[in-house]
Amino acid sequence: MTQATFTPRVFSGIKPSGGLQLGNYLGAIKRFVGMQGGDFETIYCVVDMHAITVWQDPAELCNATREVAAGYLASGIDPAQSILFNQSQVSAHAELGWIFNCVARLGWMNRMTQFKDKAGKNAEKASLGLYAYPALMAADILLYHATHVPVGEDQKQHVELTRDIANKFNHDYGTDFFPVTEPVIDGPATRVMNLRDGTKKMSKSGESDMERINMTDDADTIARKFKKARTDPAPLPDTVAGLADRPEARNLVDIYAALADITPADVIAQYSGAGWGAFKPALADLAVEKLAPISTEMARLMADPAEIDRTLAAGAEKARTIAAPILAKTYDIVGMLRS
Ligand code: AQP
Repeated sequence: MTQATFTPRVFSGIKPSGGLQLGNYLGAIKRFVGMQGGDFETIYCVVDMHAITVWQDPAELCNATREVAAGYLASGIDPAQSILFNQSQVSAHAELGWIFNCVARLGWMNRMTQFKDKAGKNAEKASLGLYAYPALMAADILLYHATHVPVGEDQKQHVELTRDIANKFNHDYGTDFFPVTEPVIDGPATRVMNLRDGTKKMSKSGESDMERINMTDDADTIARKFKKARTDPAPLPDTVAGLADRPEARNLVDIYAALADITPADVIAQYSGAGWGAFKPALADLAVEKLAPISTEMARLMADPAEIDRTLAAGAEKARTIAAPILAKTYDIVGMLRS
């Protein structure tokens, strides 16, 4: 069967499971902004239904949903150019998610490393939602026939599962209805690491606040966190290859490169031989220069929550117009009787 042609369309999302951290910005939002207004239609989502796969205080969830929306807007997502909304306002996500729960195989879900990492030794106590969430993520993407999904490295396996679900659905029902979506994982900061342990990813929900840079941190906090960031005693090497086996050093160089829109090789060319006493303050200054305007704008937007709510409602309306016919056609393909 020849593959149908699909409108070039980007979908991606961020969970409001806490405040945004630098990895969300460099690995996701900054790249989302870069794809806006180009060759793709762009749809960006605050995936609140994913957030509740682990316990969220209801009032904090509302606030975090608005804060992630404010983070998108303050970073340059323009609701006139992109569709911006929160997932739970478009019920078709949950409906297609159920269909995909019936397409995905247990064996596939058992291989998801993020579930193993998040559930840890206490998997018996984890929610069924945490286990099933990659099938809902496939629904988020395929509900819009998205052809491309920009994500950080940690989400690669889930986008591969989305491809498996699309292929199995198409095969089982003898159709080419769903696209086989491409992950877009590029740039120097696809995996920003924890500042206290360069082998772990930076996360919103990491144990200590000192492990991460929050988008709302002030200049002094950013400087203190980089100053205390774990490093080895050696100075910066002469080549990027010299960063191999130095995960903390590699991480700080990658963060600098991503913030400055240059390559890690450019950073090394500039700072080769420098000690941490020189590099860390330069990195902190750069981070403050780039993040302060965003956090100031986020604070301004958060002062008017009703306006954020209106923006998300308008985005949800637009999202529903794309999602509804795709869900209806899926129901027809599956054989769901509708009168
Ligand atoms: N450290 C990171 N480096 C690069 N990209 C990252 N992303 C997250 N952390 C990093 C990317 O941000 C997007 C949104 O992720 P998410 O919030 O939906 O889920 P997550 O990956 O589980 O993020 P967190 O911060 O680690 O949340 P918690 O702690 O609540 O689980 C994705 O594109 C992701 O790749």
